[in-house]
Amino acid sequence: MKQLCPLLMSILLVAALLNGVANCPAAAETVAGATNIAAAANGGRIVAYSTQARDENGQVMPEWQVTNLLDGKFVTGNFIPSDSYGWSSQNAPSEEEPEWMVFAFEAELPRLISRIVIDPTTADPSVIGRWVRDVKVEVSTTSPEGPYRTVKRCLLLNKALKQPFDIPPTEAKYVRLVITSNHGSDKCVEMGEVEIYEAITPENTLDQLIIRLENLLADLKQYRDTQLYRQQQQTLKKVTAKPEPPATTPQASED
Ligand SMILES: [Ca+2]
Repeated sequence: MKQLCPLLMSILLVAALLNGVANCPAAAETVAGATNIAAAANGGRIVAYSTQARDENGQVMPEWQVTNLLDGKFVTGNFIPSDSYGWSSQNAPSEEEPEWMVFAFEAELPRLISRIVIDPTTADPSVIGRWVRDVKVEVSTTSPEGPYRTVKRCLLLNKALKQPFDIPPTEAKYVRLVITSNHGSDKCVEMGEVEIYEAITPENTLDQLIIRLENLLADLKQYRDTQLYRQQQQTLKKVTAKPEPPATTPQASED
């Protein structure tokens, strides 16, 4: 029943949305738009960052460079883009020495943002613990150096999933992601792609309904994937748990 509640709430939300849109044709609420404004293809770019992984000769490795975060290329299943493994830092992050990068949008104009999507998936397997875990989302309307204001703290699953995080519509000229942990590695932190979406006011109610339903569908998929992930983690725990010690001392074996 506990697990059904969010689903039930989602269904009720759909009903409420349908009802709300039908009854309120002039509604001017904002929703997350469908265009990723951080994508390089849409004019997004990274204007500053902490580190990028370097090889033994001190050279930046293009397949791990920071711009891979907005190139629209993803590691999915067994497919790894040959020139884009994701981004890897040079060091493991901490609260004291976080890794970070600053995103700007087309023409470095301020935008009203409302959703960040992070895909932690890189060419390295999740099991080695390098994928991103704790991320602070900060915004500035002034300069890449700040001042910055924190608008969201994100906790990412160690799972090959696009993970969305919604924020109240917020004006941002620069968005800084401050990464303070990974999933256990002492080498570096990695992630595959970062997407940022604007808060938009749909031009008509049908657009509004479609976009909200699309967002709801994305949230439901995320909910399903999170549940699956938790179930897998619980199964793993059971399988790897040490067996209970026997109630009586067993007889010594001859061999
Ligand atoms: Ca990428």
